[in-house]
Formats: sequence, C-alpha cells, structure tokens
Amino acid sequence: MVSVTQLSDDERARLLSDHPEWKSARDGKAVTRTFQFENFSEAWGFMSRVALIAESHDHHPEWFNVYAKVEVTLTTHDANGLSQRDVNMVKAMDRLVGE
Ligand code: H2B
Repeated sequence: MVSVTQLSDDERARLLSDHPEWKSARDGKAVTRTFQFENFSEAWGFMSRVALIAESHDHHPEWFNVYAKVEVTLTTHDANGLSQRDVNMVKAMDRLVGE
C-alpha cells in the first residue's frame, strides 16, 4: 500500500467551502454528496463517466445507486482520510454535472 498525504485542516475546509454540495463524513475522513438525476439512464451515464475517470486517476469512489440517485463517498484509503486525490475527484464529478 502506497501512503498518501492527508489534506491539512485548511485544505479540508477549503474543499467544503468551494464545493458546498459536498458534506463532511466519517469524522472528517471522507466527503459525501448525493446526485439526483432524472432517470436511471442519466445516473448510469454519470457513473460510467466517473468510472473511467476513477480508473485513470487510480482513485475509486464508494457509491450507492438506486434508480436516478447516486450517493457518493470519497476518501483515500491509502491516507486513512482525505487527500488531493479526493479533491480531484470532487472537481471532476462536479464538472460532469455542470458545476
Ligand atoms: N481509491 C481510493 N478511494 N483510495 C485509495 O487509497 C485507493 C483507491 N488506492 N484506488 C488505490 C486504488 C490503490 O489501492 C492501488 C493499488 O493503486
């Protein structure tokens, strides 16, 4: 397992203020957001795009899908908390939904 540097408190606060749809979870070790789409096709299309990005970043979301809803949790297992990899995935996912 490669060890990855955790975000500082300031960097974590900045992530949450720059991306207000994302909420702190797991005692600050993760962030979570629920994406609501119009239907399953849109939700799955989003997940497919995210999956390709995740694979190319070698950084994978924890997520749960029911029909048009996708609940995403991001954390870095190799850091036991949040890292720049999570920031990059937050930005990529928000960009996909036009934010
Ligand atoms: N995804 C996440 N979310 N956290 C990690 O620490 C992580 C990952 N590590 N994807 C990667 C894969 C690692 O296990 C491989 C071996 O590079």
